[in-house]
Order: sequence, then structure tokens, then C-alpha cells
Amino acid sequence: MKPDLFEAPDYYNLDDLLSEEHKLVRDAARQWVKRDISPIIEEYAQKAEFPKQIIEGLAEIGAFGPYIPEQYGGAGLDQISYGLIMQEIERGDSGVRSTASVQSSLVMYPIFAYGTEEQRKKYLPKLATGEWMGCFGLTEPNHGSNPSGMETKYKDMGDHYLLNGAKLWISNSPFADVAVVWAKNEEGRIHGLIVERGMEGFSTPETHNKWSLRASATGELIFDNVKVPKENLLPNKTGLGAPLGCLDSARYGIAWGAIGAAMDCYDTALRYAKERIQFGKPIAATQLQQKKLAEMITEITKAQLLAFRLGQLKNEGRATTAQISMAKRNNVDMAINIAREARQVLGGMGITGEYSIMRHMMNLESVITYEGTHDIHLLITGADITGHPAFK
Ligand code: TGC
Ligand code: FAD
Repeated sequence: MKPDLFEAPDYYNLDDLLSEEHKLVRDAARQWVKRDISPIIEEYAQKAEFPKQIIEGLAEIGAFGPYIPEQYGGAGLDQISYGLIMQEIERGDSGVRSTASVQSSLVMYPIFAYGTEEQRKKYLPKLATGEWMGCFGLTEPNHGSNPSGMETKYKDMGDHYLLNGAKLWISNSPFADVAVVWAKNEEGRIHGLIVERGMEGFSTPETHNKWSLRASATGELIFDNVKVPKENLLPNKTGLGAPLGCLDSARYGIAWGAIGAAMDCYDTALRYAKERIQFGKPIAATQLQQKKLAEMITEITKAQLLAFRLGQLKNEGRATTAQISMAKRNNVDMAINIAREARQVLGGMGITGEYSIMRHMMNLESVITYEGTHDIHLLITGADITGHPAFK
């Protein structure tokens, strides 16, 4: 892969709106991606392997629990810093951002928000350092966009719960030490349970043959009469709203992350267009390539403003699920379109692993599907503005 010459576009001087802390956090993540991700990520994506050696670095830049209070090992940062970290990591690779999103928003957040003090103390510090890695089990073979129909269930056996069922498409599952699993009790009410690797009857087979997110490990969670200790139930929130609350936080991070992937594609295409000579002049001097590049920077700038304002609302505790859906949907769509256009700017070179664009494009095919598909987020906006949910 070519050396990482990335220069972040900031067309509307958004840096002026950031605090010194935001910039410090962002720049530390940016440097780490240049040093520890860019040189290795293509090789790991090609061989479809998660680079486990990056876990320590992710913890050091505050990517595990950026907004979790420091008393539990988190970085205690605000929501804009969290977004900026996700942006920088996804500039390197969406699969690496996935690992951080899952650990922070889908594992640490539910333990912090819905768990007991004992659970927080037991799990959060180890998850913050990456000593333990986590995964989040909501999706099932028969229930993806419609998780309320989940079939995974548990029974109260007096001194423990007995868990049965299966989850599919679970990021980090093949190596996770703990899984936050959503299952129904005997009354059909959804609860979160912390399942630990090594519990009898619990297995995590890996899903192979992915063309997307190849540097992220994806797998199943199988529960065959797993005895879960009663103290592993998350007691403080039940119902579908509990996992959906975690998704609000992860989707917010993706709205920022997608900007990173788009910035990388734009920056690569701009540099290439200035250097590539055809018909005796740089292709950047042709109107058609300028149209592509000008539209890319316009869309990136709009997405940055959307994410920044959403971050302010989130800091104030005012961001709604529907506002988050709009930003996730818009920014991922923006990024995938930019990846497709940027790939064309590079001509044949665009399909090779010498450049990051094709890997971003393939990754974004997962990002546009997970954490709620492009269609589902449109329906969330539709339901919000009309008052008529059209899912069913
Ligand atoms: P609905 O009737 O709308 O809601 C059920 C209950 O939940 C409440 N609620 C929320 N509570 C807190 N936060 C939110 N964001 C909430 N949204 C809804 C709601 O008030 C209600 O409460 P109650 O007390 O009345 O029961 O539910 P629905 O069944 O009609 O579904 C709505 C829909 C389709 C929007 C929802 O199911 C949905 O978002 N589906 C998409 C599923 C999804 O996003 N799955 C993601 C799986 S995890 C993943 O992909 C990780 S990838 C990680 C990575 O690698 O980065
Ligand atoms: P389906 O729900 O079957 O949807 C298929 C198509 O139908 C989509 O185009 C969808 O938009 C459309 N559709 C569905 N319902 C409607 C409707 N009402 N109206 C119109 N169109 C509709 N899940 C986890 O729980 N944890 C994870 O860590 C995780 N990681 C993932 C990692 C990867 C790489 C991938 C690909 C997925 C991951 N997921 C995870 C699962 C992801 O959240 C689901 O794939 C997603 O929610 C969609 O579910 P589905 O694939 O079953 O598609």
C-alpha cells in the first residue's frame, strides 16, 4: 500500500468550533492511525484477519469508552471527542471503528447505563484497557431489522438462568471475552445478560467469506442450555428500548466515522487527480473530474456540519433517535457515494489494494446495513415526521 499522505479536509474551518481538548484527542487518534493502522490494514483485510495487536493502541487513544466516566476506566470525554475519535479510526478502516464502536457503545454503555455498581466495577475497567473484549448480540437468523421478534430466551431456574438461542452477524464474537446478549424471559420481556466465554454450552463460530469488513471478525453466538449466573442480568432497563438505547450511541459514532472514510477517499482522489497526466494535463484540470471532487468536498462539509450539531445536541442530552438516524443514514450514504466516485477518479488503479478506496467502498456496504439499514433509518425519519410508523 502507498504511504499514508492523508491531509484532512476542513473546507468550512470547522476546527474553529473545536476546543483544544477536541483537537488534542482528534490529533492523537489521527497520528495513531497513520502510524499503526495505515501500514498494516490492507494486508489484514486481504487475509481476512482482525489485527489483534491494535487493541492496546485503541485503548490508549481512548477509543474504548470515550464518554464513560474515568472512575470506571473510561476517558470521560464529551460526545464530540467521541465522534472525532470514531472519524479518525474509520479514516483508517471501518472494521477497526466497528471494534471500537461495539466495545464502547454496545458493551460498555449498557453495562454502565443498565448494570449494577458491581457489574460496572467488574467489567468496565478491563473493557476500557482492552484486557477484555466484548460483543453485542441482538440480531438473529430470523430477526434482523425486526429485533422485537427475537427467539433467544432464558428461563429462571431458581439459582441461575438457562439461556437458549442463537445470534448471527456479531462483530468481535470470535474473540470476545464477554457478550451482552438480548433475550426474552418467560413473559416475553427483553432483558440484557452478560455471557462470558467459557460458560458451558456457549460457542462463537466465525463467519467466513465476507467481501466487506474483512479486517473485523464477525461470527455467531450459540447458546445451548447456557447457565448464566443471576448476577449477570442487567437489571436497570428492560424491553426493546434497552438495546435500542445502545444503538443510539453506536449510530451516532457511525455518523462521524463515515465522514472519516469519505475524507480518506476524497483526499486520495484529489492527490491522484493532481498527479495523473492524461492528454498532456493533470486529470484534475478537466471539468468532469472537478465536478466529482467539488461535489465530494461539498457533501463532506455538509456531513461534518450535521455531525457537529448532533454532537452539541448529544452533549446537552437533547439528540433524538430520529435525529441520530438521519445523520447515520445521510453520512454513510454520502461516504459510499464518494467512495464510488473516488474509485473512478483513480481509473484502474482504484481497484487495487495500493489505495484504500476499494476497501472503504466494500466496508461501507456493511456500514450502510448494520446498526439499522438505510431503509430502516428512512422509515424512522418517516415515522417521526408523520406520526405513522410504517415498519409493519
Ligand atoms: P418500537 O415500537 O418503535 O419501540 C419499542 C420500544 O422501544 C422504545 N424505543 C427506544 N427506547 C430507547 N431508545 C431508543 N432509540 C428507542 N427507540 C424505541 C419505544 O418507545 C418502545 O418502548 P415501549 O416501552 O413502548 O416498549 O419498536 P419496533 O419493534 O416497531 O421497531 C422499531 C425499529 C424498526 C426502528 C427498530 O426495531 C430498529 O431500529 N431496527 C433496526 C435493528 C438494528 O438496528 N439492529 C442493529 C443490530 S446491532 C449492530 O448492527 C451492530 S454493528 C456494530 C458494528 O460493527 O459497528
Ligand atoms: P433484513 O432485516 O432481513 O433486511 C433485508 C432487507 O429488507 C434490507 O434491505 C432492509 O432494509 C429491508 N427491510 C426490512 N424491513 C423492512 C421494512 N419494514 N420496510 C422496507 N424494507 C425493509 N448485529 C448485532 O446484533 N451485533 C453486531 O455486532 C452486528 N454486527 C454486524 C456486522 C456485519 C458485518 C453485518 C453485515 C451485520 C452486523 N449485525 C450485527 C447485523 C445487522 O444489524 C443486520 O444485518 C441489520 O440490522 C439488518 O438485518 P438483516 O441483515 O437480517 O436484514
